[in-house]
Amino acid sequence: MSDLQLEQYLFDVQGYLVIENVLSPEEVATLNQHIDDQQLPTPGKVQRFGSAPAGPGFLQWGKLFCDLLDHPKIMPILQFRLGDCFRLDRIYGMYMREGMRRGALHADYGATSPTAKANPGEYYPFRDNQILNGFVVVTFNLADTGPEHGGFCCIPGSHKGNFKLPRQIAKAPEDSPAVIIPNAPAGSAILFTEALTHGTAAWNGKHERRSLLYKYCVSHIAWKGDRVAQPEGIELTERQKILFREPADPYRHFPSLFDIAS
Ligand SMILES: O=C(O)CCC(=O)C(=O)O
Ligand SMILES: [Fe+2]
Repeated sequence: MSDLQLEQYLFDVQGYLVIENVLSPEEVATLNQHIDDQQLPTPGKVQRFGSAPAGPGFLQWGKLFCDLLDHPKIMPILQFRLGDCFRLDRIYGMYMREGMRRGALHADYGATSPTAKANPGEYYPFRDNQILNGFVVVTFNLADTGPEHGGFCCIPGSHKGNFKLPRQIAKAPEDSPAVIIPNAPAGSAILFTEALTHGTAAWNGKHERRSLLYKYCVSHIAWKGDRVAQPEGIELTERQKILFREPADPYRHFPSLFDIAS
C-alpha cells in the first residue's frame, strides 16, 4: 500500500491527519518573518489574522503564502476528499499567547452543526468507497502545537457520528478523553474535514501559536458568500488561479485542477 493510500485511510477513519515536514525550517522561518513584518496587534481578544474574504488576506504578504495554496504534498490528499474540482472558500491565520482560553467545539456538518435542521436538497449519493464530505481545512503550523501547548483539538471519528455532541463534553472538552490535541510540530500540516467535531484548545505554550488555515470546498459548494481575492502583484500559476473561481459545476463549468501542469 502506498503512503498516499495509508493517508487516505487514516484521514477517512480519524477525520483528520497530521503530515509532518511539509514545510522546511527555512520556509517556516520566512513565513514567520513575513507575519512579524505585519506588526499585528498582540493576540488576546483577537486570535485571527490575515483573513479573507474580503480581499486576499495573508496571500498578499508574499509568494510563499500563495505557494501553499496547492502544495504538492497536500494536493493528492485533497483530491481524495474533494475530487478534481475544488475551490478556496476562505483563509485565516491563528495566533495565540500563553493563557488564552479555548474556543467551543463545533462542526459544520451533522447533528452538532448550525445547519443540522436545513434541508440538504435532493441528491443521490454513491456511497460505496466514496467519501462524501466536501469541506476540508489545511492548517500549516508555523509553531509547534500539541497536548503540551494547545492548538487544534478534535474528537477523532466524530465526522461519522450520528448524535449531537453531549453537553458534558461541550462544557469541559479538556476533561474528556474523547477530545485530543494532535501533536503537530512546526512545518507540519493538519488536514481535517469540517464534519469533524473540532475546536481550539486553550494555549499553554510559552511560544506564540502560529497557524495558517486554508479552507477548500468542492467546486459546486460555497460556504462563504464572497470570494477570496487574488493577491495583487504576485504571479500565480494557472492551477492556483482556478482555486479563486466562482462556485460552479465540476468539469462542466469548473475545470479540473489536475489536468494542467502545476
Ligand atoms: O485550529 C484551530 O484552532 C481550529 C480552527 C477551526 O475551528 C476551524 O478552522 O474551523
Ligand atoms: Fe472550525
